[in-house]
Amino acid sequence: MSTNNGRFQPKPEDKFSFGLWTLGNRGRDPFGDAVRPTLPPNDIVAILGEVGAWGVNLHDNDLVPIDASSAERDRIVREFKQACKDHGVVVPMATVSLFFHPVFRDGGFTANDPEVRAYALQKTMRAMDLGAELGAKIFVLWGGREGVETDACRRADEAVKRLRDAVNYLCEYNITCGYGYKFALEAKPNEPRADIYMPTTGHYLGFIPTLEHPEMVGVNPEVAHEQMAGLNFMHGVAQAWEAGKLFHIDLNDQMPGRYDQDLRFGSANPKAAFWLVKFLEDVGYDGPRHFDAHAYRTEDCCGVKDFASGCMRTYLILKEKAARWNGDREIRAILKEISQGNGTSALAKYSKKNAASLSAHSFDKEAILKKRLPYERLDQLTVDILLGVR
Ligand code: GLT
Ligand code: MN
Ligand code: MN
Repeated sequence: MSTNNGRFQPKPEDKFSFGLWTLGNRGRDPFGDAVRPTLPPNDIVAILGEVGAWGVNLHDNDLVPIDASSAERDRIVREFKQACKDHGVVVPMATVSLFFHPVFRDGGFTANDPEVRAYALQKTMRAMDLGAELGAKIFVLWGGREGVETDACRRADEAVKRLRDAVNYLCEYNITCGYGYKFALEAKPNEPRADIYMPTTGHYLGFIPTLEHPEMVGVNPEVAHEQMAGLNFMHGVAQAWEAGKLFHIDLNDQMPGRYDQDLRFGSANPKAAFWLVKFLEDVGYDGPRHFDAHAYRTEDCCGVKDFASGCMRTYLILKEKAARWNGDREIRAILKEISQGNGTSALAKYSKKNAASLSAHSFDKEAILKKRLPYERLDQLTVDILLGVR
């Protein structure tokens, strides 16, 4: 299977996107070298067009080498824009690599050396210029190196302050340049650092209100990263959504208790992926559905297409399953049953009067306990739908 077909054919309105680094992943790992040849960015764009993706995202250095001259940079950008146009692919999101170059060995925005912190800001501003030129409106910040192996190196609250200063600075730059970016902060508990500051989406949700322009900043939760921390990914996404902060999302998959696997979306925990897709579709999330994953190391270039097609196909299958779940008569009846009370008005909004009446209310706990909560049946109906027998 190298292309999707029929009812699971991706469409631009699905807003499926991939990072240049995802299809471009060459299968290198800490123990072994690349197994696939380097795919030039413009070829990746062509593949994305072929498999029916809508968007391509990039780090500055996925496209422009870190020490490129400005003439070289301009030529690369011109040709990349043309490739995007030729293949009908847009650039919804841009980001910056503050993790690859050895200069960031102690972090970027949180490094102890002020010169490194300044370089990290300069590099990010240039990455913002690049993204804006390509039409991106979302700017992701993933602080992979913002962490420690030993807490002897700095106080952790100092790191938080440095991170805040950096994001505040970049928000001002965004305003001055009129770029109209929304920043999406991406958490991860560890890897490549032993511990990364801002380990979960929840930590970022606590950090954002302390910024000077909180309205400009949201989160980019990634399935694998929250699962590495043992969390229910959909719950974090729901909290971000409810706070108006779900600016972007990184879809992939992950087995428990492992390094960051970045597996094809839905390939390890299809049930968790189902609840996630159902949530995104139910609430009407209309941002990009970005797959931050890569093909197995065993694959060649054809396999990379299978991988990309598979991510989108699984999303669309789960979307169809979610619609089936929502329309299922028995499920609807159970949902109605489990949300019914006995008509008590005890839960009225707070007022002195309502609180007085709640204080005086007497609850019939035996009667409440008689009410059935048929979650076993509800879950089995879900499993039946997922396994294709309902
Ligand atoms: C890197 C990381 C991802 C981030 C990317 C954005 S780069 O591949 O593993 O989770 O989203 O910087
Ligand atoms: Mn990611
Ligand atoms: Mn990851």
